[in-house]
Amino acid sequence: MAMLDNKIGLVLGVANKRSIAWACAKACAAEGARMAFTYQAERLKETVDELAGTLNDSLVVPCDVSEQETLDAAIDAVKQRYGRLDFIVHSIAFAPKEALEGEFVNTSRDAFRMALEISAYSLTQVARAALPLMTEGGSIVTMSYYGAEKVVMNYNVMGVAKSALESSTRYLAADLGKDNIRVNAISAGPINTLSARGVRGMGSLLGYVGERSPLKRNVTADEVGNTALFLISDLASGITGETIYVDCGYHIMGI
Ligand code: 0WD
Repeated sequence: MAMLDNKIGLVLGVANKRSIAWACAKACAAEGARMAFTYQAERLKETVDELAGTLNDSLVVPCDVSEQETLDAAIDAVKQRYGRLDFIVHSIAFAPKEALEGEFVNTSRDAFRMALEISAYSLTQVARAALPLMTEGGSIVTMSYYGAEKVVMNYNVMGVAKSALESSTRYLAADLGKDNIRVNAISAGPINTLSARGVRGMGSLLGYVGERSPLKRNVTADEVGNTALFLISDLASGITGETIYVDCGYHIMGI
């Protein structure tokens, strides 16, 4: 029997085939999971449809977390199709481009609010909306980054949002443990995706991290996907509230 046979998932954050969310979905599908996918904007629908169409019994629904009614409709669609939910991959983030370059001190109130709302609050928002469907326990996995705990040039307000995301992971884990729902974050090393390209200087960051990490390379989206699979599966039944680094060891290095 495969690890996720009979398991139903909701995957938020597939933008294209390079998305970390898609790597997570592929790993889970290979172990028997069936999944619903959300797309944030109409321009992404075709790509998400195409990718999801390669998987068994998938569902594709719109959802922009800044519009609560679209999330509610997505959860309802999952309920109609599958009747239940066992896991969630939360892999979304956003900050206005101008907030991801220059000095953090110049972050506007609007940029701060938007980054925190979409990149951090949405985890709590999605967990709460999905809770009634997670009747048999479950696992929620979100994506964080090293910029949550150390200053990374140009990451700016997204670093603050990731700190809030990791903290939210712990508070949610404490709340939802009684329902046998585990909540964990993966702190992924830099990967060249659509979102990553929005951070100024991403190319040189990849080179820097690749040279200095213990494994002397950058992590791949598939490696992050495999860790998500582990966290979702019963192999991780004793792990909750954790932030697991999947970064080729970069974060352990001092001088
Ligand atoms: O180096 C990297 N790529 C890392 C990414 C290192 C460590 C962590 N992460 C995180 C990101 O911060 C994010 O939380 O992983 C997550 C996924 O990022 P990704 O796979 O690198 O990026 P991408 O393929 O662009 O997917 C993120 C998607 C958005 O794509 P675009 O590029 O169109 O913004 O998040 C979705 C959207 O599909 N998204 C939303 N979904 C629902 N509602 C919203 C929203 N309001 N905003 C963005």
